[in-house]
Amino acid sequence: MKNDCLFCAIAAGEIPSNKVYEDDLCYAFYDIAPQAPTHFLVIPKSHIGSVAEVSGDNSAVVAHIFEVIAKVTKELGLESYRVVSNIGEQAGQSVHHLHFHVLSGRDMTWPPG
Ligand code: IU
Repeated sequence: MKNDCLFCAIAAGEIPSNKVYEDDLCYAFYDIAPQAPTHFLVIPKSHIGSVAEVSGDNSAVVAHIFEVIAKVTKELGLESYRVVSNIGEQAGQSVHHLHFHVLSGRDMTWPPG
């Protein structure tokens, strides 16, 4: 856990959130500013700053997160959804703890804005 990391604190239960799913490796919770009828985030419990910090040493948790996304979206009955991770300021990353947005429930455009 990294000091002063909001998502580390959410994953540890120190800051309340609207939980979707949790296991030993990851935590999922509804976004406080939803951009779609369903919008939740899936994060590793261990601190990784973004996709840019994924390597052979920590990539197993990323594979696990995608398994969790497949499982949780099925449980929620979501047949079509978008998974997004923003890396760096220009791409819109505002929280520097790896997170995958899962958005569903409305028509989406491509390319994203
Ligand atoms: P971004 O891709 O780093 O910008 O995504 C961060 C997301 O975290 C963004 O959608 C916020 O609404 C969301 N969020 C949250 O759910 N709870 C919080 O306490 C904070 C941000 I700060």
